[in-house]
Amino acid sequence: MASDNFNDNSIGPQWTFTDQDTVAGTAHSEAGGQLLITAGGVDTWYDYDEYASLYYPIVGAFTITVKVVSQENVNDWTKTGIMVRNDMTGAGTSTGYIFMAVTPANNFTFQYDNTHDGFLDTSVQAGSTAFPCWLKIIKTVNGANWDFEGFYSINGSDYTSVKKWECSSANDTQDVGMAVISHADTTTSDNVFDDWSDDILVGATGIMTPRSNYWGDL
Ligand SMILES: [Ca+2]
Ligand SMILES: [Ca+2]
Ligand SMILES: [Ca+2]
Repeated sequence: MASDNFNDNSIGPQWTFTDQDTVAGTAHSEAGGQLLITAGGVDTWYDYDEYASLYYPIVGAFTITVKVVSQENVNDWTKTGIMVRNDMTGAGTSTGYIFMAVTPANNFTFQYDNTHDGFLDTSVQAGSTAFPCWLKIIKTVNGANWDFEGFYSINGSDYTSVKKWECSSANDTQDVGMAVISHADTTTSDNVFDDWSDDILVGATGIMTPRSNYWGDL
């Protein structure tokens, strides 16, 4: 298991930031023991795929959790959460695409690209928005495909499953990260994260990632 508590005021070398929202003001920073992502964008839905993400690649199965401390409400559908896809820089093209997010007015949502065209098209919503909250995605092998299950928690210990989806377009190695879309185009939203962790599931898949000394900020 590797984790990042964002406590040393410096973005660790494992992370890469990508700005896919095409608007001014997109940014990220680590300060005050937390991670801030500011992003705009019209949407991540059907013909739109605009977001910013701080991410890294993971080989094989995993469990990812992160705490969402706060979300600036600039639209009912501002989305803040964990994004997974084959290539985080491939907006509108990259498949194997899942987004487990919290929204200001549409609660927790597990969204995925059921048509495998690089755009999210299916949303399953659950719970009731609260902050802080915790989000989780578990990726497990399912024959030749991968299963993805999204969860939310409002206390950091009890998680509720929102949806489990079998995905035929997910690579063994995928990019996984925190992601934000303001859903207000050029109006950006400030979103604060903390306590990211990954747990690489080593076992029947035979796929695992070398992890030793991977993190500089624990
Ligand atoms: Ca750091
Ligand atoms: Ca922290
Ligand atoms: Ca789609």
